Amino acid sequence: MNSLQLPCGIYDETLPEDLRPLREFSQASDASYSFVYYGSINSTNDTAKSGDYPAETVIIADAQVNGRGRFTRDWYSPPGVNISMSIALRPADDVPAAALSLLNTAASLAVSRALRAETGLDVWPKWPNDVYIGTRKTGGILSESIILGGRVLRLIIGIGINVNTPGFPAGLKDKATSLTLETGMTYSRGQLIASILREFDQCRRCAPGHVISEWTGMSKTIGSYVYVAGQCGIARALNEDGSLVIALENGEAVTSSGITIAPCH
Ligand code: BT5
Repeated sequence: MNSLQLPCGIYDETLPEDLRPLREFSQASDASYSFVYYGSINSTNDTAKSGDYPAETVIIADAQVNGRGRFTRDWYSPPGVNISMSIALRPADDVPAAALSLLNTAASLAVSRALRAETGLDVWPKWPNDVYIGTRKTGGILSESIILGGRVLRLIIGIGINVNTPGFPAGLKDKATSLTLETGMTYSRGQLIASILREFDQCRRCAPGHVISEWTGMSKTIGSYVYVAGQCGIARALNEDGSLVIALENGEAVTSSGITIAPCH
């Protein structure tokens, strides 16, 4: 599908007021990102994948018409209130598959860190790609890659966050939340994006063990009951490749990516 609006830079006068802190951020001496802004677009991940953007370009949309989750699920992205962004990266030639999973983990850790710092809320990363406050989802990560002949040409980290969202449609009302619904305050999306990118820069350069252990410390997935292949177990650890180590009730330990998180008893 076509983009609904032409892209513009962050100095364009159509950039919403609350995204303008990105101008200062992009001029900071250690800034490595460049930004492309759309008023309304189908999906920032689709645009990032189809355009030939230089490494470290961040595509931001005020609204997405066809925002996506995993398995082509819909992602609710109304105008003016949510963060919808995709970070386009060009990993080194020899990047192993496990490193891609680790970037997904680093992104959910970075978002959790940034939202905690900016709001004081107990934001936590939920396996495999969600960001939660309490028992409700406030954000999601969609990492996608373009691989050709075994080489990872491009990696796209899509991040969606409910920031100033005043409410949700019927299907999401009981499971989604936003920062503003949690605190009653209004947040600058530009300031939050700058904070997330700063944290992401740190997290993706950390030793894998550090990313895993900090994620594990924050995530309520670890220690929760899960179903794997019809059996009940407890999630004990996260591996670098994104799979979970599960201690089954029969004493066996298994590694799996195909689990359902649910109370077993
Ligand atoms: C995700 O998928 O959680 C990843 C979402 C990634 C969205 C970003 S926005 C920028 C970039 N461009 C895109 O097109 N996508 C990325 P998943 O785990 O499959 O969760 C999807 C499910 O979350 C849906 O089926 C709904 O149940 C629920 N959901 C949809 N919109 C939501 C929202 N705004 N807040 C909370 N939950 C939502």
